[in-house]
Amino acid sequence: MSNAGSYEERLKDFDWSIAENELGYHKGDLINIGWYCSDRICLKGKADKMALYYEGYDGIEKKYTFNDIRLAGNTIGTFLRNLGLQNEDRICLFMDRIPELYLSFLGILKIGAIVQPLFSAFGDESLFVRLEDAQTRAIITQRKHLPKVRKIIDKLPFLEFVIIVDNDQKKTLEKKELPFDLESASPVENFEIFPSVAETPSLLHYTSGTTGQPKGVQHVHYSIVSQYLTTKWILDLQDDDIYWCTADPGWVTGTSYGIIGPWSMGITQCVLDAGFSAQTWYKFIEKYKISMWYSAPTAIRSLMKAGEDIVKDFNLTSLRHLASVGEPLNSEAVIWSEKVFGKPFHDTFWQTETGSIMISNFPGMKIKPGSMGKPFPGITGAVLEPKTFTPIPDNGKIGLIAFKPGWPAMMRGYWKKEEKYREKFVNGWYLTGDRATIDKEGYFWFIGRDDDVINTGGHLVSPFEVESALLEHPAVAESAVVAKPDEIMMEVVKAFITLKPGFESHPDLELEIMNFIRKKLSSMAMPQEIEYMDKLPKTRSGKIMRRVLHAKEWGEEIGDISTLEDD
Ligand code: 6R9
Repeated sequence: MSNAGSYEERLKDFDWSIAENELGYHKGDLINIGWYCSDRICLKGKADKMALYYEGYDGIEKKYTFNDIRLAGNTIGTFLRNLGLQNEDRICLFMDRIPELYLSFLGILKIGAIVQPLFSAFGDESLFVRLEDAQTRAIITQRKHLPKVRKIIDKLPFLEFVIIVDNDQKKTLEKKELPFDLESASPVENFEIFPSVAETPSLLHYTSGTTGQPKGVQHVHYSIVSQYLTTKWILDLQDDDIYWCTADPGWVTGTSYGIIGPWSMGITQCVLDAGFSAQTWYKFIEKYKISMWYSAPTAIRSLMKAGEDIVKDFNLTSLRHLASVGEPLNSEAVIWSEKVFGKPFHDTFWQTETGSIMISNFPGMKIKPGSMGKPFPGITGAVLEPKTFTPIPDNGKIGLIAFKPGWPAMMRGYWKKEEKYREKFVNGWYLTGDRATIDKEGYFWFIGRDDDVINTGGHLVSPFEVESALLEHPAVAESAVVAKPDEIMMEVVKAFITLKPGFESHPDLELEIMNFIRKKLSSMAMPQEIEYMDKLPKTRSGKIMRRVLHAKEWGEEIGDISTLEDD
């Protein structure tokens, strides 16, 4: 029997106070995610229960009980506080998925500071724009990522501390750098947790938009109320589950459901910090007897490609419930997983901005493969007519996915971008920027994004950011970046460029430019293909028409090109 009971039953009389009561929270109380995810679980008698099993690239294994993570949070919190770091300071996590990443997350929240998690795969430019925007005071990182930080530190006057969790004592440190070794630090038993309340800022998650630099999505401690209940009901975690969320905490899935959701419930989770291969993943599930698995369509498509035979080499009978997020989950993937694992992947839809799952295939609900399911109880979702912004009845017509604001994990703003935040609301609806249809039974079917943002394997990449970075290459005169179809990643980045006089199109130059972007931004943002053009399609007012290039890549009708510039 699932935690949730039937969807219809949960819709009746739904109120977020269900989660508040289970968390023992009353309006006006102090609320701290760091405390809820560790101290409270210990107080509930689960101090010796395993909180985290970690396995790294090199086969290193580590494990931590809830008491261990409580102490680690205190110890890291004390270290940060002794540096003079305090509430509302932004502290960036820039690490691979090593235990210190998860434990520092708790420590930062316990002192009331704001966690700014960034992918360690980011290059120096991607890192720089996000640290500069947030005026980040400290960054916690690993030795291997130090060169990227050193490259930009002089341009970041607000960045006072570069904390290295795996410093090699023989190596010299530069200014602002200091080592912190959790294993040799003396554990701090008693710690005064910052008295945060519901609206105290907790996380600043960066997400890419179509224009301008990435936006910092601001969340508060009260988000735990949504994250706890959606984890319990949708991911259906139960006390003896072993849970695996495959997402990196640089992505919101890796924090909302890779830390807060499971730990607020006192659930044991596993982290695998190793590259993807079907073999490695199946072995991991078998070894730790994973029972609940939350992953993403790109990974599932890669597993499908690896075939069914390899599945038979492993004992995967521990799997009880599977869910997916980040991109459209094709119906084939749902049918395939049912066939090979005996369980379908349950699609879930949400965003960095929503903080928690909004639409899902609720456990026990009839799954329509290819559909995202229905809104979580307590969430009013609709598709809006794009001109009037009024709800379209459930008649299969395409509209904009929108939600009535007010759920606990909703973002509280875009960092220093008040105007952009306001633009997300029309007629009392929050606009997601995605399009969908709703069928007669109320199921949502994803159609596509309403902007030019590229979703490559679940990572949102801003064409603007890539175009700006391309222009910094000496050979590039102009650039336009669009999505190109891809069998596994669904979309990959493709760049069209014109060259400056004196440069010639050449495969070597193409490779050089690709690498230039990979180093500056990330491998996700690196164009998989570069096409040289004599001239980019532009409107008469001089705007590059990405739409024309996009249609070309996808073999679609170009549509209205009346504003296209004449030759
Ligand atoms: C959690 C997360 C949000 C965007 C979202 C949409 C796409 C997410 C999806 C999905 C189709 C799903 N997206 N879930 N598209 N089906 N089940 O992914 O946050 O990185 O902010 O991305 O991802 O386009 O608007 P984020």
